[in-house]
Amino acid sequence: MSLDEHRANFLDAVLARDSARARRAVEAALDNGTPVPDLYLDVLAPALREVGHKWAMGEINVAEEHYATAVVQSILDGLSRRLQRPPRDGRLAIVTGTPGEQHAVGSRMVADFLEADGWEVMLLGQGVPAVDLVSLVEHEQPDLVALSTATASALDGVAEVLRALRALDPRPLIVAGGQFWTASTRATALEFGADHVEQDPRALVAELHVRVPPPG
Ligand code: B12
Repeated sequence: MSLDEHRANFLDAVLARDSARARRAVEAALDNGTPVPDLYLDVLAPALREVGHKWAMGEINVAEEHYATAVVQSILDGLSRRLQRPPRDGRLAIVTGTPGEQHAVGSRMVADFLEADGWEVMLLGQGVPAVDLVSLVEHEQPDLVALSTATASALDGVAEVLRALRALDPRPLIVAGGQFWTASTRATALEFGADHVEQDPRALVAELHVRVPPPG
């Protein structure tokens, strides 16, 4: 069965509000040899995007969207345990939404990809106030702060947090990601203070091998 078929089966089950069938669709993909990272990026993420589209079109309501998100989060809990977990290599990342950001699944996926590459990760999930994030960064001195932004609803907070992080000394690498940053908006993130803008967690891991190589 192809990845597209696994995705269609998963989405169909979630929309039918059948979490057991949704889990079986994921198990079937695993049994078929689908790597866990592909399940994250090619099955679960696009399924949630489709859920969002259906919500925006008025085809499903907020309760159904919350249900779909909860099913995905619970499946991620199981899948993350199957991800390769190499020994920690000394690199520390803080991964979080930008202030006001309530979308947390993207950050969670990014955190899992980093951990699977040897990073120690502090995942905050939804956005926290800029002042609190800055305080944490000052205490922990991470190599990387990876920020996720899905909507423009809190752009002021995005600007505030990027500017504050940029001013720190020592200063972590600051990467902005998430679906808000498109080809036409990514320049704004760089202007506010991000060092790099990336959408794909796999590409982030590869880029970090160049910018923050594992020691040794
Ligand atoms: C679930 C959901 C919610 C939930 C979130 C619950 C939770 N705990 O996460 C709740 C109900 C809170 C919510 C609220 C809102 N939502 Co909403 N939501 C969604 C939905 C359906 C799924 C989000 C998701 O998890 N997607 C799957 C993840 C894996 O995708 P992702 O976040 O893009 O992450 C991927 C990449 O972007 C990347 N990535 C993400 N972050 C980072 C960071 C780095 C550093 C890197 C490298 C990569 C990276 O990696 C991930 C894997 O590929 C989306 C639909 C969609 N298109 O995604 C709408 C969607 C994002 N929401 C939308 C809207 C409008 C809202 C609200 C404004 C609605 C409202 N009127 O209140 C609020 C805003 C709240 C806020 N201030 O944040 C719109 C945004 C439109 C826009 N362009 O602004 C969307 C697109 C729905 C739609 N089609 O209209 N939402």
